[in-house]
Amino acid sequence: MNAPAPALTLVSHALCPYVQRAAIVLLEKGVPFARRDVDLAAKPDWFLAVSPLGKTPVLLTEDTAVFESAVICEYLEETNGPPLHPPRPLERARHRAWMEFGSATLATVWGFYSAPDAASLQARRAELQQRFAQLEAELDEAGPYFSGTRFSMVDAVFAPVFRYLDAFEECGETGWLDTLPRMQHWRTALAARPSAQQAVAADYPQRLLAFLRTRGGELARRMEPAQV
Ligand SMILES: N[C@@H](CCC(=O)N[C@@H](CS)C(=O)NCC(=O)O)C(=O)O
Repeated sequence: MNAPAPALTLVSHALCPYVQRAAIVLLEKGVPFARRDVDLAAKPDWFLAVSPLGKTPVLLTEDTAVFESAVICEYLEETNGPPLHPPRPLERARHRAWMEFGSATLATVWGFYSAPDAASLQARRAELQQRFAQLEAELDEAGPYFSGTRFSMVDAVFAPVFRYLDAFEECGETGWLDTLPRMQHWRTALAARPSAQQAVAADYPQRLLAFLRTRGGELARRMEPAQV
């Protein structure tokens, strides 16, 4: 007998880091889900009908469409075990705050790869380095995750951030975490986490590099010509 179709559909884009965090939470909780990719350059009507801001991800349930990745993650946390947030309210508040920091970091990542010239690339890089130094001070000493041995929602948020560093390094922008040993440890642990690996398709690194190439800014200019 065939397995029943999953009750949840994650409306996705192959490169979206916010989709990845929702997918990681679903995978960590062992919740079956289907994916439906959308072309964000030509948004179809069915997508605009379920996504008031025209953004991925959206989680389609049997009753409603939930948009905004943090809200999707909180809904999944309330409806499925095992818990990814810590039990104490104050600690939970701290985790939610660092998830928000993760979104701000993604905005800086966007600024970096979209920088139009060398000076702004340098400035965005400095901003990103500053955020990484702030995180280093916040990380559990022993690790390997944000707050120790238990994987949390903050880890789901930062796994996609570290993935960008892999691509930036391919473009010659290296040395991001050289003086940040806890961040290095965290990055390695997240790269090895099955949920983080399964949150993207096998060709994600090539697709991300191809996307960065199309941005047309300073980083794209520094990339090696595409192999044909
Ligand atoms: N705050 C949103 C951000 C989502 C977001 O920016 N998604 C991007 C793709 S990674 C998007 O859909 N962009 C399309 C657009 O803005 O038109 C969330 O956390 O879900």
